[in-house]
Amino acid sequence: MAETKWWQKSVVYQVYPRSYQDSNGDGVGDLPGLTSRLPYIKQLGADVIWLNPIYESPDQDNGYDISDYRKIQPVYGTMADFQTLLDRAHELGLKILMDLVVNHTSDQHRWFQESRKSKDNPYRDYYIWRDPKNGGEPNNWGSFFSGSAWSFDAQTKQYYLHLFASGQPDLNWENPAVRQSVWEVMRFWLDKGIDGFRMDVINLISKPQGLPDAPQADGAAFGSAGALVANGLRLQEFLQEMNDQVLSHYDIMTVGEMPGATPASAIKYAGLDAKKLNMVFQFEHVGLSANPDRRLGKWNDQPVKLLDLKKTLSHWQTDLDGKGWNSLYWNNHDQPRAVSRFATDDPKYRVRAAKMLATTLHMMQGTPYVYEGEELGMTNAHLTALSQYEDLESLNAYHEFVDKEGLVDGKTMLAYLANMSRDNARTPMQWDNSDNAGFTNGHPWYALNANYPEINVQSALTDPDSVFYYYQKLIALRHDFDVISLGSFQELDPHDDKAFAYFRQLQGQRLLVVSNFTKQNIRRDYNQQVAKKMLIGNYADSGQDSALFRPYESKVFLYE
Ligand code: ISL
Repeated sequence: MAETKWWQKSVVYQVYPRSYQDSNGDGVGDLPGLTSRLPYIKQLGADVIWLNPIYESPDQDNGYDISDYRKIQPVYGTMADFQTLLDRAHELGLKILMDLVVNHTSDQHRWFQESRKSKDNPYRDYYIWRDPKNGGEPNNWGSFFSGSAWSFDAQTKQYYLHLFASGQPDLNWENPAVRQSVWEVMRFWLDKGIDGFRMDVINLISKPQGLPDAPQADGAAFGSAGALVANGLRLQEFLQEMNDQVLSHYDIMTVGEMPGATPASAIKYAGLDAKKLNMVFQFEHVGLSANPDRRLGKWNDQPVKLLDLKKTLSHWQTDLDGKGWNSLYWNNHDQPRAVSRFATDDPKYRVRAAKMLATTLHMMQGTPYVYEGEELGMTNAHLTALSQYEDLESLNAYHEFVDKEGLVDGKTMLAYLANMSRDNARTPMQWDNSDNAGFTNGHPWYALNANYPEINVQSALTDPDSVFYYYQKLIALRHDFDVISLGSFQELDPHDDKAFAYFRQLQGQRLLVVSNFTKQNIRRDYNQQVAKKMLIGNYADSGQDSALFRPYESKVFLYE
């Protein structure tokens, strides 16, 4: 293997700034608030912070609709606050990744404001405009956020493309001027000293020639453009150009969000020798539970099956070994909370289950990402009424499938939302048991999870057995043992539907990881009696009977 890079030994902590820490009582998290919490992130042991978008935005999609890439959203603070955050982070040895959202801008961005003025405006070709077809949309593409991916603009009588909300028009990457503008934005931030980018839906930037219709499920209102648009013909070339023009001139880390990525495409766009990105976020394991009615897309109320989960995570481990690099994550700002989704948030088991999941993921090869509050075992919000939701993806889906198309009744859709909504991840961080969990002195922009009096940082820091300290140990182990960060992976018993077991190996060193995903006691014997020692386990007396795995018990053994 080539020389190890710093990001291969790192653990990333993701901060959703809106929901992290408010400093001025306006109910919205902000940069000075985050700066005040850097020592906490340092205490956890993370190396890198990934910040969700903090740029100027009308906030239709919580900052993923950017109106000025060079300005800080006023509610988060000023550019001086950003510089303070960056300096303070660097003093503590923490790196900062910014979110780069360049598949689309906001419709309030100056480029789009110009673009929509007239067909001959110099910025017209910054976006994707088409004439109506048979008096309607240019093709059948549906938006990821429901409805058509096209909006008609009366002024010039053409449609513009938006794969997400209508306020998020897609940039036209075929236009070299667009690419130049993006490189300039990237250099603007890199020259301030940031340490890399997480790139939003970066595999959607190259649209298929001629924009053909997409496959359409029987009875669905629109075709699903995702598979058609992902990994387009010129993606390779665009990423190569980005690397030549920008990335290769800095010592940074890059992770591309790539819906629909396969190991082959991950190696193509982020292979160890590919000279493009460093790693990708793949979506396979977060897409495992699906609705049998394909028209409903991601919305379902099904648990994930362990056999599917094992198969997915394991093949990413082996397929990328020596060729690419995995990003390891259970959840983020778009996904339900890990413990609720992949194990259980039943208070009887929650702490053990959260630690078990953490062990399973953090012992794999790749760069782990911890989403804010995951280190406390924060849970889904278990919302029951539509009025409790805020996210436009969730609200649009309800209106589309219940009110407009009548595909599903309201009660069922609410169960789907409770299981899958992005809002589960967006409730404010739970710092202590005071009003609003210490997140704000004002009125929080979004209601806290009702369980904050029990689940919060203050109580985690005073309990030596907390989920927090367990994450701290896992992170420290990764820093200490090369076999954890770099070793090869071998799954054991893929057909075992109760336990997830695997070996890791690096030269003479071998690890065995076994996690019980059930509420029952089970026995699993992989000769762990002869192990040199147990590295970590989530029960205080885990060492006594090495083959016994109690509910959600997880143990890691080191052989030499
Ligand atoms: O949320 C999703 C998974 O259920 C996807 O539809 C999601 O929109 C997709 O993964 C892309 O996500 C990214 O781009 C979106 C933004 O809303 C998400 O927050 C962001 O992570 C558009 O910019």
